[in-house]
Amino acid sequence: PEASTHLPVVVLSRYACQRRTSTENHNEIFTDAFEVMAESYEFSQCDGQCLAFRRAASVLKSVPWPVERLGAATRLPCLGEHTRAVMEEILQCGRSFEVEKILCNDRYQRLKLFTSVFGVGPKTAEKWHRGGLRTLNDALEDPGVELNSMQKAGFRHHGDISRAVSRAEALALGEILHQAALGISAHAVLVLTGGFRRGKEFGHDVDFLLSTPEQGKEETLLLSLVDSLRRQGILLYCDHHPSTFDINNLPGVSFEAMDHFAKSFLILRLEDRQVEGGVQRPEGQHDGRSWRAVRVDVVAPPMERYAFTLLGWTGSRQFERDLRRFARKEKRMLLDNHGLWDKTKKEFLPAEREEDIFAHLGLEYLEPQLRNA
Ligand code: DGT
Ligand code: MG
Repeated sequence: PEASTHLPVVVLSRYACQRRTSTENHNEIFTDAFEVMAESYEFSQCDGQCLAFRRAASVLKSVPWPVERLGAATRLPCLGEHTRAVMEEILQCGRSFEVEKILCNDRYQRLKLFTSVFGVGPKTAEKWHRGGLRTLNDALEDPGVELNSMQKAGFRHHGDISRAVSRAEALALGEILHQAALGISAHAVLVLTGGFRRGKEFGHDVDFLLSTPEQGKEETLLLSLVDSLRRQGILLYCDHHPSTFDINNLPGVSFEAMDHFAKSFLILRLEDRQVEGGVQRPEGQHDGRSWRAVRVDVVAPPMERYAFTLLGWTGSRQFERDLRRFARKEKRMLLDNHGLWDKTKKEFLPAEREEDIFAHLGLEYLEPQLRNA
C-alpha cells in the first residue's frame, strides 16, 4: 500500500492560529523555495503574490510529514495555481527552475545583499541598485550615498549581525539585561519573546519585553536600562522610539504597522566568555576577537497591556497576521499589540494572560512552541 494511506488525516485550517506548527519543518524543500519566491515578489512590491507564497509556506510547515505528491496536497488550504506549479517542479525534478532563475538574477542578488544590512530596506536597496551599485563597498564609497546612523552601524557590524544568534547567546544576553533591569528596579519584568520564545535554536536577533507594575514607569525603565548598558560599555548602537501609545486608539488593521509602545533597537557587544558552553566560531572567522555584536530589540509596554504585547512579539509573523485576520473576519474583532476591540459589543476586552486573548477569540490556546507558522 502507498505510504500516504497510513498517514492520519489532518484537516488544516486556512488560519495559522488554528494550526499547530512546531520548529520541526518536514517540507523545507518547498518552504525554502517559497521563501525565495516571496522575497522576490517583495522586492518588486507585489504584496499579493508575496503573501500567497508566505501563506503556502506556512501551511506546509504545519504538515507533520514530507508532502510526497501533489495529490495528497490537494486538500491543503492556501495553495494556488502558482504555488502548486513550483511544488510540481520540485517533486518531479528535485528543484524549481523558476526559483533557480531568481537566485541567479542580478537584481535579486543585489537587493538581497543590500537588505542584509541593518537599516537598509527594500526601497533603499532598490535605489542603490538603480544607481548602479553592485557591492557593499560600492555603497560605502559612492559619494551620492548618504548613510543614516542606523545604516552606518549596520555596515560596521555587518559580519556579526549576518551570522545567526544561537540560543546560548540569546540566554546570555537575557541574563545581562535581566541583571541590569533588576539593578534599576526590583520590580522590573524582563521576558524573552520572538523566535527564541517559540523554541527556535537560532535567530537573526533577540527580542525582549520589559515592563514594571509601577504604572507609567516602563519607558523610564527602558531608558535607564539602555543607559546602564552604555555605562557597562556594551552598547554599540541604540535607536530609541518613544511611546506614542494612546489608550483610546482602536487596534490597527495592518500588521505591518509597528506598535506604539516605547522600544529600542540595539546592537550589543557580547563577550564569548559570557556564553554558556563557550562560542564555536565558524571556520575562517577566527579574527582574534573574543566578542561578537548582536541585534537586540526591547519593547516596553505598560503592564496592563503585557499579554497583548507578549502575544504580538512572540510571532511568528505569519501567525500574527492570521491571528488578526481571524479576529477581523471570523469574530468581528480588532486585535493588535495594544489590545482587542469587540466591534459588536463596542468595547475593549481585557486580558492578563495570552490564554485570555485566545479565549476571547474562541481559539484553542497554542503554546509558543506551536506558533512557528
Ligand atoms: P528571527 O528572524 O529569528 O528573529 O525570528 P522572529 O520570529 O523573532 O522575528 P522578528 O525578530 O523579526 O520579530 C519578532 C516578532 O516581533 C514578530 O513575530 C512580530 C514582532 N514584530 C517585529 N517586527 C514587527 C513589525 O514590523 N510589525 C509588527 N506588528 N510586529 C513586528
Ligand atoms: Mg527575533
